[in-house]
Amino acid sequence: MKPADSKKALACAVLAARRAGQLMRENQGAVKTVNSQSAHDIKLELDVQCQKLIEKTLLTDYPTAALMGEEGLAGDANSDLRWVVDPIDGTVNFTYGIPHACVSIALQERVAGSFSTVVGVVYDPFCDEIWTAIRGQPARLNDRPIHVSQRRELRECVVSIGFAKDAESLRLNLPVFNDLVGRVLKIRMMGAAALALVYVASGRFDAYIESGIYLWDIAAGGLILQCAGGEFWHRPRASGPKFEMLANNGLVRRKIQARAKLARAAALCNQ
Ligand code: LIP
Repeated sequence: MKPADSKKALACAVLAARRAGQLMRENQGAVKTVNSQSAHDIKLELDVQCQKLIEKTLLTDYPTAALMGEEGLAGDANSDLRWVVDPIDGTVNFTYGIPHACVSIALQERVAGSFSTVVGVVYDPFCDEIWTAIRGQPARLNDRPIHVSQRRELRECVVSIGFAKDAESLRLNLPVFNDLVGRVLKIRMMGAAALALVYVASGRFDAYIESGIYLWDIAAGGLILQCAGGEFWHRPRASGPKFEMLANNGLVRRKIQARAKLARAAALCNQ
């Protein structure tokens, strides 16, 4: 994508994110309509309304693009341009009035048959913090360049761990949590994947581990992390459209993966 086109796409994504963020702020204290609820998840009517607002903004400027969102698909599915949208990331937090949730918007371009992210925006409307990135350029927070931390030792690291919505995620990561909690400075569990990714990008966290999350939770934050000098280690799970991820500052992945391997093996032995 030409730099001028990326810049135009970024401006459009920022506008869409700010509009959805304003709707979240306006409804922060309001009673929220729950469309569905499961053991570890809630779906709000506001998730749908925010996505509609984002769709309207993005597809007005990009009428031939595709859009893949947590609340459904829109636009032209055959397009080589694809918006990937999580209208409210951290919906359970937002439902319970915990002001730690965001809007996540990524633009992907299909080259040689596979999509890669070229523009990313993550907006926290409660702290009014907006993270942005264009592939090949430095990542920014409120328009200032950001960089990952330089911490190398686990004992000085703050590591975020997420337990998504399924039993597989708990099975995979509870042993890792139990092992790391005594080895790192602190573990944090905040409930919004996109914010955890940009917190690593900003050097607030040194690593973030989660399994069982979707592309819309991680596409924008992953690019922002890469553009801040970090490592967006992720791979699709064998079973379906979810991902396993170990986002980090580029210095601690091997140490964490070594601990994770031992912890999971020990857990299997104890079963
Ligand atoms: C959430 C993720 C979070 C995960 C939750 C949920 P949502 O996304 O951001 O990391 O632990 O289970 O998947 O559903 O709020 O968009």
